[in-house]
Amino acid sequence: MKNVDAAKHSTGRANYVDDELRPEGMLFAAIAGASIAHAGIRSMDTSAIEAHADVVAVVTSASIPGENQVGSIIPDEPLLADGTVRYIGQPLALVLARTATGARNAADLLSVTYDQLDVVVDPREAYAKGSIIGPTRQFEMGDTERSWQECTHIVEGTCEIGGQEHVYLETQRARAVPLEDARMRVQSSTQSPYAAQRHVARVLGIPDNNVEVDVLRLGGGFGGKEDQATHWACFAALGAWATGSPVEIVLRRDEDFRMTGKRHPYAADFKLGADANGKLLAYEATFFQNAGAAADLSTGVLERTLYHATNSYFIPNVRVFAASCRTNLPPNTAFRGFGGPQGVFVIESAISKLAQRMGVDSANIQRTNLLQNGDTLPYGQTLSDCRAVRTWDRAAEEFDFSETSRRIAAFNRSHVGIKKGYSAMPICFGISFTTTFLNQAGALVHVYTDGSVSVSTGGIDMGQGLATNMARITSLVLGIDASRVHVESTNTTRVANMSPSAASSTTMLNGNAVVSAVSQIKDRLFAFLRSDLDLPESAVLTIESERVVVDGTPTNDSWNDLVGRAYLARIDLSAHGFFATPDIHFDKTTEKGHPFAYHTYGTALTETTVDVIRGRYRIDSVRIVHDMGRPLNRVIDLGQVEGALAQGLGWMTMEDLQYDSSGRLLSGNLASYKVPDAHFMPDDIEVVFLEDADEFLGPYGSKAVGEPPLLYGIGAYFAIRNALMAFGPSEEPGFDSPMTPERVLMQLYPEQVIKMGAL
Ligand code: MTE
Ligand code: LUZ
Ligand code: MOS
Repeated sequence: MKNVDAAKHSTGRANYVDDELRPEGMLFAAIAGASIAHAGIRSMDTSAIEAHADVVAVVTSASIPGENQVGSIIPDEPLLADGTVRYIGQPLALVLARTATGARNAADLLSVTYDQLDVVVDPREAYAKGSIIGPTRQFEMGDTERSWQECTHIVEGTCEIGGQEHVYLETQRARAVPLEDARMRVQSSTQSPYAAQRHVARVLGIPDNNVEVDVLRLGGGFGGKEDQATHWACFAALGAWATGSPVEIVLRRDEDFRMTGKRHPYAADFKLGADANGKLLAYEATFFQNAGAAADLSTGVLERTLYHATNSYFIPNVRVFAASCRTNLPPNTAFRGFGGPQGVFVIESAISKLAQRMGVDSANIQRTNLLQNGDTLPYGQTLSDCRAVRTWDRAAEEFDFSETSRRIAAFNRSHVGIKKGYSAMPICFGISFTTTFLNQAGALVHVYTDGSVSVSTGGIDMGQGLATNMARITSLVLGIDASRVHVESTNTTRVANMSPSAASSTTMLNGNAVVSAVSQIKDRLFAFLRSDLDLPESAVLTIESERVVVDGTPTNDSWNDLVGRAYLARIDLSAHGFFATPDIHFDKTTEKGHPFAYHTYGTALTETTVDVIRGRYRIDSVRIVHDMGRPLNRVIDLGQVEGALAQGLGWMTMEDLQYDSSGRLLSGNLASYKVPDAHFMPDDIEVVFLEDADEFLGPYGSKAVGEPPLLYGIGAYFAIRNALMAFGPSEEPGFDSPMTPERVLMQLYPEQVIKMGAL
């Protein structure tokens, strides 16, 4: 089945927030943001803004009618700065004007007197100063202290891991329309309509049921709109409240870069020990997460770093510790993988170092220590359907790991100025929100008398194909053509209290809710049919290709006939469905439990060619065996694997987010911040789905696919590093990311690069 939006997307006819017809008298909002990263606000003067000809109103923290608070897990984030600024770009005032340009020009006229405070941008420094968010966390299994003596090899090291900008095509935006009785309707580009609804209500001081949030689709979210779309929804609503007019806010790319949070950079220390055969015995790691200036989702992200700290390996003795460190950067947030990738990068670094020390191929250590059924992870979950070895062995066979290694060694013997490298990258990703209560979803389904079907869920289509998946599931349950099904916008008045569309769980949660709703209607139709046709209880009823089938024999009744007659018999043709993932739990006091419904697995083989004179490289190929359950839609699932891979490759190689020591973003636009494009992506990408087992919690046996394949991108880092090692640098390269061409040169020629810097 084609993506239901494919034609609209490719012809530009798909609507986004600001494509809807403009309501009469709509105003435009812009933000006046902080120009320094940490300071007390001594005074603020908005008179020059107010004097601007286009300006209708200015809102500051003092004039917020409800609560000036948008922190979701921890209430530590004012919507508009109040007394202190904590990062460059932090909103100070909301400007409402008749034109978007007028609003921006006027916003530049804000005059602020600051009392400067110390700026911290490094998480280790923040930690040393005690500037942390929430409790520190530690997962522990076995006894690392005692195990070090049994190790024949022990390595230690550090990592500095870069952040990542989401670069969704559609920047943050929202539109708000004031309704009668002080109610508010908000269109938002959010992954979390309920978060937007709740926070708009809180900021305006009105009940949740006075706010309706509607989301048609997103031009990409990638986690950047899981929490942080809320702010712009609140600004639009606040502007509409202040002026009584509809208000739209649309961030320009550079504003979005500067004002919104990103993937968290991390600093980490690791220590890994193994016996003489490469069997891993003990692992310790300390993670310093760069949270930025407010909590946002950082505590959740931190927790997922610990869950994925041992990737797809069994290590009997583990102690991993993590702290979320408050710095003067924009609050960092969810980004595909949600802290998992950073955890995985550190264990892969440790294994790479250990392999070097032992003089073996990393792949030997990786394969030796893969998770197996019955293994228990450091957080207490025991694996029952582990497919780590299966995906590895299938990849090793399909892509011939040993031939690859021989071929590359031969190439490197005969080449001086270019070297090839490769890596194997096994992945393991836990599926569920780690915040257990979020694992719930609702759906509302109507069947109309002409047999057409309307499906609403709490899930968001952000480009990942949710609408297509929901239509397909509905058509499979009812036995009707998917073209009869329309998946509606996501609206808080049709489905309430929805969780964000995130954690790769949207199809599982909302899909199961749709199955529940649609099945109720089908059951009612069949009960009606039984009595109408006087069928015995034992008769088996199905609908196949829109025809009612009794005991395997097609009847004269079509789907339309059935629906039409049921309506006349006053059968309810609407239903609400609900799903909550069973049997998941976690106890934060013991740090043990069963947080995930299941895990997904896979293995990638990456090859690269590095120009060791100039530092340039290309990724030659990425070949993947991915554990998919029964795919709901192979084309969409393949798109998810390839898209996630692109983002993972970008994060590890070219996407270089740089802040200076004053907290200023140096790579604040798409000229200085490079993302992968068609030319960068390897010509040779091969994805093999393992689709031989049903995931019993997934609709129709499917497994989640949104985030996990991002982890394959980590393989590219180690493939490039493998090529650098083949060159034989004077110093062993470190484990800092991203591996930009500049960094390649710095690793290969540290002394020369320092000299050039001095020049
Ligand atoms: N794919 C597209 N095209 N656009 C997106 O914004 N977000 C990713 C992933 N794939 C994203 C995407 C992220 S971060 C998540 S969590 C999942 O999609 C969310 O959708 P799912 O739960 O349906 O997998
Ligand atoms: N969001 C969240 C997530 O709140 N909890 C999670 O576990 C999660 N995982 C991945 C992405 N977003
Ligand atoms: Mo995805 S980071 O769970 O939005």
